Amino acid sequence: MIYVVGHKSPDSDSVCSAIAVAELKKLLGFETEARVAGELNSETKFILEKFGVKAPKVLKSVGLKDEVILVDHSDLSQAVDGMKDAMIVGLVDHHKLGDVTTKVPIEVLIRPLGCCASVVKGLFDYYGKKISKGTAGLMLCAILSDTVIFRSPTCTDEDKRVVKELSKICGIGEVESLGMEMFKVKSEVEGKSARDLVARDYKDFEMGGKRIGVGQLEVVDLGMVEGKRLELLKEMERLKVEGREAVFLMLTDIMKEGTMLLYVGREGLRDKVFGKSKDGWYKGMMSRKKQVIPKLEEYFG
Ligand SMILES: [Mn+2]
Repeated sequence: MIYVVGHKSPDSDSVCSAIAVAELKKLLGFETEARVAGELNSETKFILEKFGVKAPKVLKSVGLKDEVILVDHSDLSQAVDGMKDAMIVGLVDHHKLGDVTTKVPIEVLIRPLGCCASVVKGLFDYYGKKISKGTAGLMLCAILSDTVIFRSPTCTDEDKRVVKELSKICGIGEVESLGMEMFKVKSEVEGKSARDLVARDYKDFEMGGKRIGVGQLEVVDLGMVEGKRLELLKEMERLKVEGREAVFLMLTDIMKEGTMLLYVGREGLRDKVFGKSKDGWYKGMMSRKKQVIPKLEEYFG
């Protein structure tokens, strides 16, 4: 049995791409199942429900004998526990290559697209296999999510083209309104604890021997989280004390297309890395991968 799994604090792309790759591998004659590296967020639950797809089981850890295909990440710090020792046999991703190594020859496809699901679509085409209606819907939603409905600077023409093709397969015409519906579910903050909110889309990164945490909350209106600022900072402080050099939280307003960047760490760090800003607001900052991580790596690496 080969497990297909995305990163911890799974986002919709991580879950949907795992399901899609598992489907492709099955069509190619492999015994494969999708797994998730943690609890699903509300957006992902919404997507799975919408297309009537069952949530994959949680994969808590892997061992020496487990065969795994990674999707949407290649950093051990974001992977299921024990991945260092597991038998990684495949990797499909759209991030920079991380620190995983393999013991056996591996099938890899990493492309700089806005979403891992777009890369997976290319694999289906490469093998000449048809995507099921439900899986096409999941992949379409993953792309809308990762590209912030085509607004993120990571979004490419290919992502848009793939969405068009997927929308024909799954029969969804109104992708923009589906995207907005998803983001309303995603940005629900009412009744959520600061711990839940910071963990919603959180990733750890190793840079120059230091661990840096960067979370992102996408909201349709920053006012929704304004009142929770202190609680969020307290939770970030808790994460920092656990052994991180700094912890950032991007509060991204998808309508105003910018980010309020909260952080705990050395004083003045944010301005040094990202430039001076009024109250931490950075106009045009939408993407952790393209606009935040490279600057942090330049500074700490
Ligand atoms: Mn992704």
